[in-house]
Amino acid sequence: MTTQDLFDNDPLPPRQRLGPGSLLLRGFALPYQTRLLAALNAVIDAAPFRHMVTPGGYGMSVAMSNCGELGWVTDLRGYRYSPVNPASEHPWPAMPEVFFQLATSAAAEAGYADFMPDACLINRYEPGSKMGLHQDKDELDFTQPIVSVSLGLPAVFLFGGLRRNDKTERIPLTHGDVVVWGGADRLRYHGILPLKSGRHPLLDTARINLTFRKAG
Ligand code: MD3
Ligand code: FE
Repeated sequence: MTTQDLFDNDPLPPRQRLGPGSLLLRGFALPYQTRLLAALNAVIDAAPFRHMVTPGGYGMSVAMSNCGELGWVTDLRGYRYSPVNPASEHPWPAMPEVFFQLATSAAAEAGYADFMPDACLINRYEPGSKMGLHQDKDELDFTQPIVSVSLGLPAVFLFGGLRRNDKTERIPLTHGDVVVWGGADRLRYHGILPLKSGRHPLLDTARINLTFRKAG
C-alpha cells in the first residue's frame, strides 16, 4: 500500500487538473462558508439579484449581482464591465475581505500568486436556470485567471474547446468546489446545464456561483 494508492482510491480527489491552466479544488471553500455566506447576504442586500437582458432582448434565466470595483452587466446595448449598478446608479458593494482571501488563496494554489481580482460576478441559479456555451472575453487581460466558487445545489458544468463546436466535457460542481481557470484554458467555451431541483441545507433551492475576475 503506497501513498499513491490512497490517492487513487479517493472517491473525490481534492485537486484535479481540468486542463493545462485549470485546477479544480474540491471543497476548498468549505472552511470559509460561514463568513462567505454572511458576506454574500450583505452584498445582496445592497445590490439585489436581477435578471438582466441580453443584447438580443432575452431575459437571462440566471439572476445576477456583483461586488468589487467593477461589475459585469448586460442590456440591449451589449455586455460590459461597469463601476456602477445600473439598477441603483450606485457603485457596486466593495468586495468583502473573505471573498478576496478565498479567491487569492485558490489562485495561489494554482500558481497565480499575484491575482488581484477587481470584480466578482454573482450568479444565482434556480431549477431550470442555465448558461449556454460562451467565452468570457469582456476582461482586458486574458493572462489573468478566473476563479469560480460553487455554492448550494450541484450543477453540471460544460467545458468545451476554443471553438464553439468543439466537443464538451461534463464536470459536476458541488457546494464548496473552487476552480481556477487560466492559461491556455482561459478562452475555452463553457456553460452550465439546466439546474435540477433539490434542497440544500444552507442555500435551499438555489445554486450560487461566484466568479472572480481581473476585469480592468
Ligand atoms: C472556464 N459562470 O459567469 S463558472 C460566467 O457556474 C460563468 O455560473 C458559470 O460561466 C457558473 O461567466 C461557470 C466556471 C467558469 C467561469 C469562467 C471561465 C469557467 C471558465 C472562463 C474560462 C474558462
Ligand atoms: Fe463564463
